[in-house]
Amino acid sequence: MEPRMLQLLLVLHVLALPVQLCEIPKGKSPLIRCLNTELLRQSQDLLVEPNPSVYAALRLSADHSLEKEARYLQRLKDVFLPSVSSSIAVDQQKQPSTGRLALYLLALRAACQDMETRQGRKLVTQLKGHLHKEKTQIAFKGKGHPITSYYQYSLGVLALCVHGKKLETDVIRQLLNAEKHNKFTHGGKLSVDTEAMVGLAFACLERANLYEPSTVAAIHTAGRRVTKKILRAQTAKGTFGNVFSSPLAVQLLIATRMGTEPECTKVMATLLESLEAFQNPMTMSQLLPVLYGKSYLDIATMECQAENDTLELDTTCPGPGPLILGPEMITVHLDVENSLRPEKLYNCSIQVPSGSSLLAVLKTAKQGSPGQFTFETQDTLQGLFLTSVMGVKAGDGEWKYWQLLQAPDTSLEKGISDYHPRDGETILLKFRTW
Ligand code: B12
Repeated sequence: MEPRMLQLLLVLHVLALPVQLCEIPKGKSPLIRCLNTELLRQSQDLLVEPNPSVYAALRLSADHSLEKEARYLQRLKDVFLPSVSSSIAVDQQKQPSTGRLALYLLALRAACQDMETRQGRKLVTQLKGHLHKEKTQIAFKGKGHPITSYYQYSLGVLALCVHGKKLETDVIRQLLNAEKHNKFTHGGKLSVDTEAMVGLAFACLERANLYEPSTVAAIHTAGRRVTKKILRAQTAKGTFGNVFSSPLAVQLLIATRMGTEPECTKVMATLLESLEAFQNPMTMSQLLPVLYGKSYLDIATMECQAENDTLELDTTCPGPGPLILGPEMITVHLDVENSLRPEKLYNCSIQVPSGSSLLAVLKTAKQGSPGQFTFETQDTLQGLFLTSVMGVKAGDGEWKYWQLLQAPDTSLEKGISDYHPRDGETILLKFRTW
């Protein structure tokens, strides 16, 4: 063979090799194994409701504890199957939301469960039904808002797609339309998390081989636009959006192989430096796949064979350790306002032991002024969500919420249980639309 021909073949061969974007620098595997172990440890706590996102993350890892994973899967089934199998009329209230059901379906695929059973088909039909209702809500009076959120909507699309199911064209069309009109926001800013989830859904749909060429072309164009929006959202520190939206953004880059090596190197370095910020199981579960070079799209091809059953809970890991409350007291100022009226609802200064969470501050305020300061929370997969303050809460379909800020205008990146205010800090609770 001619040398030039040989050279050409070599170049073509290199181009055809699967290039892994956003690879982890060598020598970091002990740290990654620690995060993996920590997530496994948290999954074993029987007092915490099982989370399908945690299960999917454990399955996407390269190291497993197969017996513990199997027990966790059983706990998930115990939670999800009764609500899925009961009659809709009786159990309308307890039906899992679009996003939870979608995560459960992703978890089942990550366990290589047979879906061609009565139960499996029912789950798929139920998720399709949720998406149909979400789509109808978006079109309702031109409000352009799904029942839950575009994040959950795209998670639903992704889960069905990962199972190889065909979606209603109108469901896809509404997502394309929302992307075109930049509908994905969080606290008034671009929601990189939502963009990334939508991008993953588009990437899956594009590969599915189930849709008309014109639909596939529209998905392709929208998918590229989504990735470009995310790349443009890279900060000087390297994160896409904030540190907690970066894992999903990187999942998208891994799945689509878009983005450049420097963009990836920067974000991975920052994520590895910020591992301590990932203590919440939901945020950990979005990061772990990335540390193993995986995205939710990889769930579609999982075979659950010859897996490495070597993950042990007794691995010793460096870490921040349990947060110890200090003997000294700190003062945190609390301002409560309804930006929709606008009115100031409450303000006071609270003394708490140093190291206390914002939740502890709110509890102390409630105890210190019985009847005056009130708040309510709701447990979610992400943790405790602040639903109501001073009796003000969002009604169904109102898309309002209590935003947590460090006064005057820095939106907190953690929830009430995970955020620990410093001495002298002013926390602003602001009721607003989202
Ligand atoms: C949609 C969304 C919202 C919506 C939720 C309303 C709705 N009906 O969907 C709104 C805009 C209200 C919202 C608010 C907040 N959010 Co938000 N949100 C999301 C998003 C994009 C998707 C959540 C979701 O649907 N998950 C899937 C479903 C199946 O799980 P789920 O548990 O059932 O979902 C519920 C909870 O996630 C809850 N929720 C939403 N955000 C938050 C944040 C916290 C801390 C908690 C405990 C619960 C919670 O609302 C969901 C619907 O009921 C995630 C992105 C992500 N990567 O996960 C960010 C995300 C979870 N939010 C985040 C934050 C920081 C907040 C706020 C604290 C911001 C602020 N400074 O006020 C507030 C919560 C304040 C409060 N009152 O407690 C962070 C959490 C990071 C962390 N370390 O935990 C994320 C990861 C975004 C980010 N990259 O920063 N959020």
